[in-house]
Amino acid sequence: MDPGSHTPTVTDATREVDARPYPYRFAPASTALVIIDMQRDFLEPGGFGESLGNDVSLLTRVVAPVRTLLHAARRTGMTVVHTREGHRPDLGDLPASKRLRGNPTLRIGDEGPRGRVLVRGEEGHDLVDALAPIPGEPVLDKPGKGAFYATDFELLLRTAGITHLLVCGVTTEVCVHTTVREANDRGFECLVVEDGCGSYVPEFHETALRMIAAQNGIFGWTATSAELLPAIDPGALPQDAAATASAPSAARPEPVTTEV
Ligand code: TIU
Repeated sequence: MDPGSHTPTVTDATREVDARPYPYRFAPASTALVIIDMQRDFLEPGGFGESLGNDVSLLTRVVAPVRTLLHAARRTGMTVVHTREGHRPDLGDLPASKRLRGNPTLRIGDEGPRGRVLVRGEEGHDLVDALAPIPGEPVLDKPGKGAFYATDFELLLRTAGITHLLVCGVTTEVCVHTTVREANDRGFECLVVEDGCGSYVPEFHETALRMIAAQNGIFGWTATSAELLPAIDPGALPQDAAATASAPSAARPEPVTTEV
């Protein structure tokens, strides 16, 4: 469906998602869809992710569910924020610890097949075409793993009256987790989209999701994109959700309940 074909319908009515560990409620007007680092450098061959020794094809399955939610958010006028991890061309915001750690084939700032790795303005640093932002959607450039560190993310959210975050992106246990932990400590209510996130290490993905919902929602909630879609857009077509639910990464993590 053309994402621009509907008149925005954001209201304050509370929506409910059958989430883990228990139902998640949000009002669309005070909720943002946050899409973390869906950049070529992480998702496509020749970039930073591959230089770290990772199989980037493990992340491409995330694009379709995120695209479904992004279009639903656009149809209904929900706030959308995209983030990108990267650095200034002079690398003045790149700590030596981040540049030098490990033994990658390409380091941040080096010239690679998609331009200079994780450097702002380079081809590899930008978002994948399928999730390209449209005018009015902020793109937040961040030098760290978390979206709050050394950025104006919190100011943007507070100014817009946002209290709830629907979080997608890559990778689940690195930038998604760091951002959700930062958001949780700042009082934001976060729901992480299970098949809307991905990791180069599938077991880390599953465990990271379980960690969010463990201990009665220690960092927030998780739900599949199919569970979330009708809460964002009650008019969404059933086949949109069905297509998403059948994606291979839509497996639900087992809820973990612990006595604390
Ligand atoms: N390496 C890895 O798993 N992730 C990152 O370096 N950045 C993000 O997660 N965006």
